[in-house]
Amino acid sequence: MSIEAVSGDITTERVDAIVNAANSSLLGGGGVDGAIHAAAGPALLAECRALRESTLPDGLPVGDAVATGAGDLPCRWVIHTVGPNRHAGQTDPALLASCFTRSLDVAADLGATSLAFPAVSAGIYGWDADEVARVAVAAVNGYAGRRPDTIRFVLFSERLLSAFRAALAG
Ligand code: AR6
Repeated sequence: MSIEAVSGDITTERVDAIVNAANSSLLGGGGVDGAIHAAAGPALLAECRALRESTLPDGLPVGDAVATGAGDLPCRWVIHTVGPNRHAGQTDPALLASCFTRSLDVAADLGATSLAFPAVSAGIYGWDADEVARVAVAAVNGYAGRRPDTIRFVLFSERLLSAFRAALAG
């Protein structure tokens, strides 16, 4: 089992599943969500719309996760999670931890052996890089279920990369 932090664009990761920092609508947005939908193409949005019309009519709750296929992306699945939005007063670290643990639950259900996470909530949703890194690493390290063989945090800035490397170093 390896847990690593690298810099890069998560849309190019050749892993079984990548995690999307989505919003409750699941219908796209900016940041990594926009990048994932742009790279995946319309099949991803169609699957998200189908989820909204079937099992998630009210959207995906904050802290929860759900899987779709990956359209044109090199991975097999996208696991969408919704981070807490600090700008909307969602400041409970347990909600952020839940994004990581629920994504791991979904990855286990899929049988994914490799998984890439972005820094959920560290962008538009306004959480501090160091806090996201601490919460994410603690959630993954403390996860009691079956974890993928490879877990990779894929970070979009040097600031985030150093925050995650520090958290992984303990
Ligand atoms: N690969 C990896 N990381 C990325 C990429 C990429 N291609 N693009 C951006 N990031 P954000 P949030 C980083 O804002 O804070 C969307 O509109 C980015 O630098 O994507 O959870 C959704 O629809 C940052 O470090 O997600 C929601 O409405 C991290 O990904 C809202 O934003 C997360 O930033 C979610 O906000």
